[in-house]
Amino acid sequence: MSKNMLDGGQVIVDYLVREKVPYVFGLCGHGNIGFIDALYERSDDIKTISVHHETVAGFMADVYYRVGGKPTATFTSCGPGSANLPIALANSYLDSVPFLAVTGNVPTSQFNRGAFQELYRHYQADFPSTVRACCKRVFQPTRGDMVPLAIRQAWKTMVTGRPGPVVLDVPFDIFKEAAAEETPKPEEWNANISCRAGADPEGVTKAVDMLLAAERPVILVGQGVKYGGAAADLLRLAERLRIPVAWSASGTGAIDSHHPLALGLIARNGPYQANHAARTADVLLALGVRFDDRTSSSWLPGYSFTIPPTKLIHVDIDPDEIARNYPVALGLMADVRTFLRQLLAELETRKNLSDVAASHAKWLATIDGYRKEWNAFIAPGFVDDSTPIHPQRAAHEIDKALPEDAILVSDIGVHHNWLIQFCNPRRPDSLIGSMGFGPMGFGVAGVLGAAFAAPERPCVSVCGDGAFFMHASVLGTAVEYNLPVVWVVWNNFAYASIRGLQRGYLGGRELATDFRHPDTGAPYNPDFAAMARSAGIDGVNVDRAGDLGDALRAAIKAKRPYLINANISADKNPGGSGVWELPGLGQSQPAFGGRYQPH
Ligand SMILES: Cc1ncc(C[n+]2csc(CCOP(=O)(O)OP(=O)(O)O)c2C)c(N)n1
Ligand SMILES: [Mg+2]
Repeated sequence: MSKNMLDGGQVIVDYLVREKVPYVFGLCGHGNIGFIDALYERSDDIKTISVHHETVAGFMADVYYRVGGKPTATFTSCGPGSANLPIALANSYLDSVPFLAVTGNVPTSQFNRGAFQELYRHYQADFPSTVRACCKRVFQPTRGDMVPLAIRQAWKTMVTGRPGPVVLDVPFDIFKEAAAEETPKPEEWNANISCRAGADPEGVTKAVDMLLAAERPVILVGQGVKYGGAAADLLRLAERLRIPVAWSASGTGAIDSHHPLALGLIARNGPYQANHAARTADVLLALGVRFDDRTSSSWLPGYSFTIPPTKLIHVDIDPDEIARNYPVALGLMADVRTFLRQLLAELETRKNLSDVAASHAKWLATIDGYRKEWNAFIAPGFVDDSTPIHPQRAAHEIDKALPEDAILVSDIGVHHNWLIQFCNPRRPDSLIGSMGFGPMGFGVAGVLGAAFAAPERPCVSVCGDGAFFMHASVLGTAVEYNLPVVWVVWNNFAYASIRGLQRGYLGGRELATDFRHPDTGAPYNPDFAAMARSAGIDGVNVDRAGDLGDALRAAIKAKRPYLINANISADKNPGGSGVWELPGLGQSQPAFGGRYQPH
């Protein structure tokens, strides 16, 4: 190799440095030591974070982006090392979060020989088939000189259009093979591309006409508003016309939940005022949001939505999401922020906007009535003092104890349902959760990524006992990198969300959903607080609702890794005003209100 040539690994690392990627998260193996060697050379420019499970690396990269707004990269070895990654890839893919996964593979000279850790029975070096359904695109350069093209295209694919994770699968020898004298420059290939496409101008006019004519308008926002940086423009529109704003679970925090126009969560377990306003709305403006089953009460009309007769305006960067589940009165492919600015500009050309805004007073007052009814219904849960702790009380105590700039990363399970219902986030990244793929461990591990992205902010994970045990290796990573994260283990001695389904839909035929000691039959779990202490982390147990808030405040104040093992009741499910159907097993009943049937 000539003196001026960079090898494949060096080109990738240099490109990451040029893209100002501060961290890579990953785990070694024989398949990626060539890449780690390239990282070694550039240790001053990019920090390598070594974890104890590849999925953890993926979740960290995911949450790093959700907090910091910048994609990072992961590195994993060939075979099993990278086969631990698809869960994290799929999670990011379905939630439209970009990260670059650099996966090792067997040497090109050994393709199809069945070398150690090669997936070869259907096709040589076939890791790309393993991840095809889980990421936006896979690149597999098989010569050194293919690497520059692959890395710049991989990065561009990842960040443009609807973002998502991309895999760069690199055979062993290519990391060390001569690739190029120079690395592609982001300022030539990526930095000058804008995907902030506006909507068809006629569509904007029509959207304004529809909104101005509406008597009972509702805006529904998803994460497109958050990640698209459209929260300020959303607020401007809502306040200009006085339209209430509801959110999907992924859109939580797009508007400050304390704002008078903040309506709440639309979901199977969403509050009455949100579901009832949305299902009785005459015009629904949906921005950067997916109509999945949990947002839409399994698409059963009259619970979350009644479309039609509600006229749906659906705006999304990805036209595949428009009219996937509901017919649209108006579907517009656009970047949400650009669309909102178009809409606001068009509004300013119209007359009597103040009259339109004032005319919504009656609608807002009606919604306030719904809110009061709902608040009376949920009031007892906030003061319940029982042990194990009532989950609603737990969510409430956690919410109250979090400073305004805290980042709460939820895991997957019944605790997530309680949190999205009873936390009141103020900022777009106050409450982070996985809504598409929903893998256990997302919050347990993701909180480490949050701590790297926002070292000055309190980073807290609320996670199930099942998920924490699944990914307890994070304790070591927090110690090794001195990350002051707090885990609140929502310990209900069960895979409680699933046991709840057995109780709700299968007549209580419970199997394989709780943890018991074989001798006594009593609820069993390891002592998580002691486990944390064995790792060198503060660990405490909390049994009483009244102690939970103080424990969390103390943990945040400690500015060290911390674990709170909270004993929380599994016998309650968060009731809402929507429903969820498991086809063949029936549908749940709303805990409050009924089905709306338009006349
Ligand atoms: C990796 C993975 N395995 C299985 C599931 C299915 N699942 C969803 S929630 C859940 C129970 C989680 O238990 P726990 O972490 O204790 O949370 P809880 O529901 O009790 O709050 C399971 C098994 C999943 N989402 N992800
Ligand atoms: Mg549990």
